[in-house]
Amino acid sequence: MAKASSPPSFDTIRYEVAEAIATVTLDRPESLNALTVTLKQELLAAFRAIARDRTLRAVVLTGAGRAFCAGQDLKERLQPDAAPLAVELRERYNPIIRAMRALDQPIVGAINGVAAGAGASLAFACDIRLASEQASFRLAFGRIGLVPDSGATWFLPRLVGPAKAAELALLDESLSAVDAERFGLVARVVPADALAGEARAAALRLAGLAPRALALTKRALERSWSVSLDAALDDEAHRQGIAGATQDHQEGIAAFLEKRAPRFRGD
Ligand code: T3D
Repeated sequence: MAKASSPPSFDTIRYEVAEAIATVTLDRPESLNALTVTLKQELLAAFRAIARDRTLRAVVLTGAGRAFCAGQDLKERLQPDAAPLAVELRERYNPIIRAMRALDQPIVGAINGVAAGAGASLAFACDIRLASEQASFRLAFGRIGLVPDSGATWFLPRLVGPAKAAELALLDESLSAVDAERFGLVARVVPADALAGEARAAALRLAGLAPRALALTKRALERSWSVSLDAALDDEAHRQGIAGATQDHQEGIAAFLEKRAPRFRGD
């Protein structure tokens, strides 16, 4: 059985572990959880810690206070020692998005309020998005003369289709939670006071499933976006070969035949 490592401690995010679920809360509510260098470093460290900890089976990403995340901290951006934009993206933003997408554990985004700029990109990089009725999405880049980044131009057309993606990216329209559900950007909208519980329930459900199969499914879904059906069929066969060789597959069949809940161990 894998051993849990002690949770890291941070200043600008909260990192909590319970029942095999890591909950990461962006925690600068006075600035709508805008992304400072420290927050970005801590967020990357948190995802790297989760990747190393095989006792963790699912992740919840959310924001403290009334926002999910307002993107880059624009006050910090004006500081004379701020890194050039391209450097900031290559060295701080892109590694976070890559770490999220490379994570074996699924990430449930609990989008509690506005997700703007790179904050929207963080939401897009989650595997499952649940939104509070008070959530909204806004790219916000165009308004300050920037290009959508941190994966926004890649995720958005895939999630909502090219027409809506162009409208959101070029006109910088704000999308309400209800419209986000309508366009397939979020799986479900729930009352604000139910969001944390619903996200936890989804994460608990994921934590009870076979971790290797979940990780392989994440990769297959992502790869499907860029390959032909023919290649996807081959890819599924390859991944099924791996999943089928796990103890968890045997356990799943045994549990079904014995009419009991499976106990997946990640082997
Ligand atoms: O390194 C790089 O620069 C490259 C990477 C870029 C990635 C990006 O994310 S670029 C996009 C940056 N984000 C934005 O442009 C969004 C800016 N914020 C807003 O447009 C609005 O705040 C919201 C639409 C998100 C919410 O509006 P509202 O009316 O609900 O709240 P508010 O009153 O505007 O904000 C409340 C407080 O949060 C306020 O503080 P104050 O004045 O009361 O002390 C506001 O300044 C602060 N705040 C909100 N967003 C940011 C922020 N502070 C710093 N940076 C922010 N992004």
